[in-house]
Amino acid sequence: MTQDELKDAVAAAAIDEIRPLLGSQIIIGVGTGSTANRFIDRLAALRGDFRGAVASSEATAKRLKQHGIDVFELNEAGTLPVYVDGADEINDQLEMIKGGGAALTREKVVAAGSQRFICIADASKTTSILGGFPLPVEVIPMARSFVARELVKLGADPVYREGTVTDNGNQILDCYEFLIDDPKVMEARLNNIPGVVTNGLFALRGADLLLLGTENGVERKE
Ligand code: ABF
Repeated sequence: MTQDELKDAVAAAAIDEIRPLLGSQIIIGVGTGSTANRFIDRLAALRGDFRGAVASSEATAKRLKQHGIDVFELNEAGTLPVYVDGADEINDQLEMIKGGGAALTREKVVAAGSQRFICIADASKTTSILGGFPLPVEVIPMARSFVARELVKLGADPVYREGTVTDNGNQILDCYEFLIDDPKVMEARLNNIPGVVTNGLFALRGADLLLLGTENGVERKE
């Protein structure tokens, strides 16, 4: 199977997973990226079965609206029953690196505001140690150089993602050469650097369920 077919398979599996949760008052959280986009496209067929969605990015909000799905602000939606999103890397503990698409801050907020986080990913995203994928860190623009120096002290090789402005008006530093032994500890440590808005480690609140696309079908891990 191609990577696109694996992404399709996990998107379909996520639809099966959330279908029993839907109802006229239900608002779900929807993530960002090419795997999440396949989920959104399949969600369109169910749009009469739930109230709407909270989007983790402007791009996702636009795609949802194009399908006729109502988009709500998290502020008006309350706690969401479920959030479905992809990942850049995921380990056996269902801790992730996210943010390759620069949507990490809203993704982390919507994930935190949801009772259940379903990660959809193809098998290329699994790893035993997070950090092979460069860890994104969103920073307010005036703090970028300071934060970069702090990241070097922690052992990372941060690179400014030129030309990228997040949905929140901020900038991204991608941390290369940064294998992460203890994701929860590192997530908290990075959060403590002044000027950091969010880091792309999703360990303190990891996924509750991984739907993993493999050659042998979709595997469930929780
Ligand atoms: C979002 O989309 C991000 O957190 C992650 O960076 C990316 C994964 O994209 P794709 O599904 O296109 O690989 O989930």
